[in-house]
Amino acid sequence: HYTFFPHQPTWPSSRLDLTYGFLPDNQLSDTVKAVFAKAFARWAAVTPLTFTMTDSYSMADIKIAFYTGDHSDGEPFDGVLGTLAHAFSPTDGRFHLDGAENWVVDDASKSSISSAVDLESVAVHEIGHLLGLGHSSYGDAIMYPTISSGTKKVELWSDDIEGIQLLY
Ligand code: TQI
Ligand code: ZN
Ligand code: ZN
Repeated sequence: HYTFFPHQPTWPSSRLDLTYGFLPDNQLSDTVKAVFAKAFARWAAVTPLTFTMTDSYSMADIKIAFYTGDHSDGEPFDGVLGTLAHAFSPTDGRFHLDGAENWVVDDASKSSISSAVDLESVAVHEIGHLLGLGHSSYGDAIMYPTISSGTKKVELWSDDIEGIQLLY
């Protein structure tokens, strides 16, 4: 079953059209940016929320950045595997990914690297947190707290949809 953060924070109804931006220093390719766009679209499809990319990182509601190790928010990344990414509850908007991971942008099952992590799967999960979902006890749910390495899991499950539709 889905959960929320304590006190059930959400983006307010006056702010359903959200923008997202990428840390310019990361210089992400269009292919990588497209993976995030797909992940946002999955949540937009089941809520009144919209997500639009902006070139103004400082103005973006959701700020996406790859960092390695300590990046000054009290939650340092830990190298390959372990913590993959973290996102803060509404309306913080920070979405950080561990730059040390072997991120896969197409088919993680085809990767020969045993530590391959599917970027879209992690993005869909973290966006759930950014919107106010905690973890689910249903193994099929996107918000379930573990994923097998080399797996792609990007489809929202009925439990994810019920949870997010209670919030929005
Ligand atoms: N990062 C944890 C996560 O996103 C960070 C975390 C732990 C967290 N407890 C939280 C974030 C409570 C918000 C609220 O769950 S992680 C997975 C999964 C991680 C794990 O790097 O361990 C995914 C990130 F589910 F696959 F294990 C993304 Cl998809
Ligand atoms: Zn961080
Ligand atoms: Zn999580």
